[in-house]
Amino acid sequence: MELHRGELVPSFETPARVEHILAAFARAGWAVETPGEYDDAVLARVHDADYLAFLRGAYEAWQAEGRDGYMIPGAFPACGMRRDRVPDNLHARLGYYTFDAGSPIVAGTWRAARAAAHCALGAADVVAAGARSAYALCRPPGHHAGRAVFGGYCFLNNAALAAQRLRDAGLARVAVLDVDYHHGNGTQDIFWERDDVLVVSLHGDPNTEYPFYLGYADERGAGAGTGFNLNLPLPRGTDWAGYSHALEQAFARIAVFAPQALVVSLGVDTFQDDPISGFALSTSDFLRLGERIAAAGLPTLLVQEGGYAVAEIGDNVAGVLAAFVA
Ligand code: Q9C
Ligand code: ZN
Repeated sequence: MELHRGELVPSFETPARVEHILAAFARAGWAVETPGEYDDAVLARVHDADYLAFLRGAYEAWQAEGRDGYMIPGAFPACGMRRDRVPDNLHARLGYYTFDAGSPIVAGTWRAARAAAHCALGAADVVAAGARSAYALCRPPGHHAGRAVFGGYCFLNNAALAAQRLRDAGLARVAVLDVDYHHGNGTQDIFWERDDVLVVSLHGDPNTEYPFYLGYADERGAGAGTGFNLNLPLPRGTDWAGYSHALEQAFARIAVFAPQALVVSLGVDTFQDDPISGFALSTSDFLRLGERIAAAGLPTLLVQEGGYAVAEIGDNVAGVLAAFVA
């Protein structure tokens, strides 16, 4: 369940999403591998240690207080309040480490988030070893998770972990292209001051779309990272004509950066029938999207993010990947 516009409703980010993606891969005859396990130390390459410790122990602490069900925050350190100390109170800690009330922590959250991160890391290792491309079927998604904050169904930033993994494997420059409907605020946060990872995001204009408080065109990075963050916000109703125009701007910037690899935060919630989003891409547009990404000619790691039109998610994801399977 999630708190959505003031009501507790079934979560849009459901296990069935994975089943539909796997079914589409089976229809296409594509093999799927299970990733290996990684030490938690690798998670600290992009996340703060205190944040990881909180996530790891949050639900046990909740149960130790005699509670069960969903951990949903009710208080946040907003404008004018203290962020320089983390309170002892568990509810306060919960609010400290998140930015919305729509991403409950449940008994399996840490295990699932960790497994999703392992999927992305495993796929990064495949690309680092020389593969043309790999796809990580991550659930829960990751791009809203910042260095020390969760939200938007995201707890560990799978794409950021993968990009960092490629850097740690010796690739000098890695580009992240985020095509999820929502701005990848977590990925932007993590690489904000860095010039070795370019972050480019196409998304619904945050003036009207979640996550609202980040993702505007004037956010360009800071310090050494100035100019290495590019936001391309687009209005509700954007179709392939408008989308593909912005995509060309994205690839023009990526070409100047000349990365050794590309990480794609692949949300398919840009689909016309997505229940929580406002773009108008069709299933055949996802074929075009995949072709354009593949045409960049870069070693490419695609990481699953959002996409909530469950019946169509398999065909939409497989459509993007088709260009890489030829
Ligand atoms: N229930 C991704 O696509 N919904 N996340 C906000 C609160 C959050 C989407 C309303 C949508 C997050 C990865
Ligand atoms: Zn999304």
